[in-house]
Amino acid sequence: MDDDVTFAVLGTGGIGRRTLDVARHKDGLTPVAACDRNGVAVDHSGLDVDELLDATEGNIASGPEADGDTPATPESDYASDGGAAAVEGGSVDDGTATATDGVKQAGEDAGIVASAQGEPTETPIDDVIAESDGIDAVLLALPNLEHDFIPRVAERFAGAGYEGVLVDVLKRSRVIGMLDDRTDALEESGITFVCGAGATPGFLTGAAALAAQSFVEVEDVEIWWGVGLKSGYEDNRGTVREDIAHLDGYDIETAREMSEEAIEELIAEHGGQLEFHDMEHADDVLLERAGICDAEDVSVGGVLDVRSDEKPTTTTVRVTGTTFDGERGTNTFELDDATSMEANVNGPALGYLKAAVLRNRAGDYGVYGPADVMPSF
Ligand code: CWL
Repeated sequence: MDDDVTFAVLGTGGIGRRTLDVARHKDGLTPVAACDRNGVAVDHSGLDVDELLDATEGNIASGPEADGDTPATPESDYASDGGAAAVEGGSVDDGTATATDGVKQAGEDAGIVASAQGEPTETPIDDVIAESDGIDAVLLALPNLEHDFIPRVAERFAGAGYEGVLVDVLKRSRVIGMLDDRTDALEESGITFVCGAGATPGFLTGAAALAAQSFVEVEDVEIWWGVGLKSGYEDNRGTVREDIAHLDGYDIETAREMSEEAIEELIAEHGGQLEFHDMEHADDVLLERAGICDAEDVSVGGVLDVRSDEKPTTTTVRVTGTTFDGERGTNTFELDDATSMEANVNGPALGYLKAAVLRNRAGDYGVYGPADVMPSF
């Protein structure tokens, strides 16, 4: 079997750009298309990623305006089917409309059109769909500005009869059901969709599924992450805003409305470290869907330090359960403190993407989670 995989990236915010970057270090992955809200770059023989990243790098805005104190007006089909205040960006959460993840918003010359390979377009997603015949897989690195934005983008691929893989790194539990609702359309089209394919949900969910194998009954799953984001802070403003939506007293709407100053203030009040408990992360429904435990027995939390690149706490997955012979135990999976969030989100995204292509070629269509599929390497 031809094991080379061609792929496209929708969105060139943090996640989209880093995926292109990481793919350079992996075998058998050829990026052939990328888009942002203003432009599209397509080359079926392979994009020049060095040029694309260099050309778009200058567009990573460093000022607070980059993250949009006021949500950008939809200007393209990033928002055409629902009026979400879509802005270009790689941060794929759900509902935090200003999540640009550090990429300049409007501006005619922003993003991909600054690359020699880029063409301006009003309809970036449709343009990629139009080229999708030769594309094995598409990573949806779009801000999920409304909870159903990613599901609706998937629907557009299905509507166009796309036969291939879609992968996203969305986070919120409630989105999974919206994807499940679209299973028939995805299957009919011949799409294999792997949702929540980053870190959490993502390979940490997958690790929990492995750790559970010792047990006949799983009591609980605790996912606890640590992220040090000093030098990566500008690039990840979107993610920080999304995380704030999980703090007590905040929700998606309040986090979306916060000014940059208010965010800085909140972070300062916490001494640069934000601690999260009981986050709405889809690890819970994904583990329940995989038959491992009840969603309510899964908890996700962590610590984000924006003033240090060191992880403030070790990222750990703990699965507690009972064995067939009556022992109670906890299996633990740990990430090294030296591995970055970027490595731990984008590595798995590509691993799941590759695995999904094998499934797709074997005729397995529908919606899969990171606990259903073993990522390739
Ligand atoms: O879910 C995400 O977007 C990332 C998440 C949080 C900072 N927003 C945590 C990612 C876990 C990475 C764990 C690690 O690198 O050890």
